Amino acid sequence: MPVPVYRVLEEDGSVVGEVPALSDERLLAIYRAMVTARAYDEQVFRLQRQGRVPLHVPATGEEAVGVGMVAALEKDDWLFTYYRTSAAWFMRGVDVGEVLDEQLGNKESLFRGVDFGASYGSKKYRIFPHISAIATHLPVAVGYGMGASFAGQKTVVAVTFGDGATSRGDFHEAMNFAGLFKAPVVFVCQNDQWAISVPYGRQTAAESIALRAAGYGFEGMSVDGNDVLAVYDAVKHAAEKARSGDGPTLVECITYRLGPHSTSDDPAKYRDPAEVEAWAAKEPIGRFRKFLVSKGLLTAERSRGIDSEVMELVKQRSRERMEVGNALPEEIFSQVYSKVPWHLEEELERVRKKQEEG
Ligand SMILES: Cc1ncc(C[n+]2csc(CCOP(=O)(O)OP(=O)(O)O)c2C)c(N)n1
Repeated sequence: MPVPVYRVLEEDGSVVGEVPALSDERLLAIYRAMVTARAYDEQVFRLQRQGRVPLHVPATGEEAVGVGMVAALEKDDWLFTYYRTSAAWFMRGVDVGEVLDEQLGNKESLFRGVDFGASYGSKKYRIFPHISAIATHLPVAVGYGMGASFAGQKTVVAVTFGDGATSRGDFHEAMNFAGLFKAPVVFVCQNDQWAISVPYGRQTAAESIALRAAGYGFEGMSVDGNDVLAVYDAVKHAAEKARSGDGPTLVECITYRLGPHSTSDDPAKYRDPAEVEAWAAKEPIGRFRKFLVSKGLLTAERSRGIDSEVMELVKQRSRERMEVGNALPEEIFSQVYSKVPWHLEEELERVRKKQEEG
């Protein structure tokens, strides 16, 4: 059964659907958040290659998912994002410096360098602190949503995850509970076609991820995940439903991971460069820029200006945050057990020795 893919903007930026009613200011904020996410990726990639951060998980080409999603939510709604939805954090208003603290493993960071800097969370911005264990945050997101609705709150929970995550039990358990309890949850699948080296077609026999929602008794929809306005529309519809007590929705955003899985990966070993090239032509920022230019909200010159302002800010923040100083390696061992077990004591000893050796 072919699943229609919802789209507002064509790949060349022309309008094929109904443009959502967003102010000019809001449209430009959406653009800036996507540019910030792209600049952040570029900069952290450089920092990783300089040996200043241990690992980076870039989201280049996938910026429209997180940005469109957050633009469609209220600021009190909770985000249960994962490592490749950094764009959502910037749309929520998080400063680049705060995310850099996690990447650098700074002493002022939440995770203190545990989880290699790929994680982020903030109570202030209502972003659940995920870890990189795939799909483990999905049942937690549903539980949070159920709790909020039991308490009579109007909070919506949006949870993001990759296509690979849908092959884990947590996804199915979360979907089942959400459907049964009509939890106010928007499941946003960032289907970027690859789970490290495993392509979508080797992940599942299901033609679409959106179709799976029917098996749990709720609506699923497929949208062009490189079209920020389509993502916005779909999440807005899903969030309104959730807020009025009509339960969850699964929004499958079809996008593409243009970069490597992480800085430890070489995608040239498992995928055809022609495939990457074809998707690069559909990437979300250029498409949205063309739309804004056609609306008279942006010129080529102003867009170059935004690019350089944003990159300058990202570089300034990395200079500032590199001054803060790293968390102590001991903290990795002190945050789980009240009494550190012997095998971790031994590891800690080895870390201390290494530090002494310089
Ligand atoms: C439970 C678990 N199993 C395996 C891994 C190793 N791993 C890290 S990322 C990844 C692929 C995830 O793919 P997907 O869910 O599609 O998200 P993407 O990375 O493409 O955004 C895997 C298998 C993990 N982090 N957690």
